Amino acid sequence: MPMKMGWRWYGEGNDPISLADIKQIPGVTSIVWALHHKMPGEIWEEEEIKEVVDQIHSYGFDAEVVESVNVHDDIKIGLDTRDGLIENYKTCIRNLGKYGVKVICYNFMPVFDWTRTDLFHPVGDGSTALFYEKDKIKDDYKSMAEYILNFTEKYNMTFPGWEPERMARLDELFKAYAPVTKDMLWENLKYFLEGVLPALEETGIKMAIHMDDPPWDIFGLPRLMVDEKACDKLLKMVDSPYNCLTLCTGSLNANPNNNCAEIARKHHDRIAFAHIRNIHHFPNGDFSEAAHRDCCGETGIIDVLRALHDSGWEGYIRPDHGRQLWEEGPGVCRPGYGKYDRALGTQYMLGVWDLLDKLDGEKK
Ligand SMILES: [Mn+2]
Repeated sequence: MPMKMGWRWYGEGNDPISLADIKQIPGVTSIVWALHHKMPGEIWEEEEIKEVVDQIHSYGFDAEVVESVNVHDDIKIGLDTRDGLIENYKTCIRNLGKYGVKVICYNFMPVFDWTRTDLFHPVGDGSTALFYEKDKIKDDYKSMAEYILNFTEKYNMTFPGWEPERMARLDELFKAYAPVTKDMLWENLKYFLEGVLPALEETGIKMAIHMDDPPWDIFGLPRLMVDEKACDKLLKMVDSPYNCLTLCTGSLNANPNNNCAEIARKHHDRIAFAHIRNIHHFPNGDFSEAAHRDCCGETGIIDVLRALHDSGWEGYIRPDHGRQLWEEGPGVCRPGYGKYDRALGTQYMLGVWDLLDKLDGEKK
């Protein structure tokens, strides 16, 4: 089946894993990339895009998925400056379209991107994984930001969504978001999507919104992409084939009530991109990221893959965060984006997929 297996790559000099390394993982055909030095709102210039796309093509990969072109806070808040910023976003879309990009993954989370309390939490077998301790995420957004930023500084590593420039303005950002209710945030998302739609129709690029991670309000900030209902609403709100989802199973299933396979079955034609990640839940509400193997967590990885496969799905898929294995300690590896566990996850997914293909073939 023409599902396309991807791998997130942070770019030359910014990712300890090289394209040559990735080339050795069987089945990976798509590099999921971004210009990581760009701040939200900045224009991605053609020559900068061409440079990375050429690197990716030189190894025989496609460069059709970008993750992410981040959306400026002013757009999410709904300030007057948003129209100019939406124009810039459209310029990015048009520039990316010239170099064969087909999908842009983005998110619409206020202030914080993904949120965790421990980036190297022991799993119990000697490996470590990203961990969320519910009691630590209460009112004190500063201590979490400090933890992440200390890490960033110590290991000279930047995380998308956690740009030190933005984090330095945390109080200011919280103040700006204070009047933004959940309904207003939905309205602002609609305004943004309708604004960029002409550029999507021109270029054929699909905007694929990432699920909120974790899928609930944090620090009093509203979050939208939290469950099946939200997916329904988003797709209906701007009913265009270019308005799509990034089905991130790990983000959604941080709430164990979310059934990712059901969402996959229902919306397969509007899922442009899938992030496959497994979650292990603890009774007190904490959760740990887990190996991709179905039984290592409760996300239902096989069910999700089967739902996509059975629908004849032709989107892009990638292993999402993996655990840190062997020598992959802090400073050696980008948390969640080590080499080994994602390679294992890739093979697991392809194993399931190949078997489903074979069983289908035998039916015919
Ligand atoms: Mn994800």
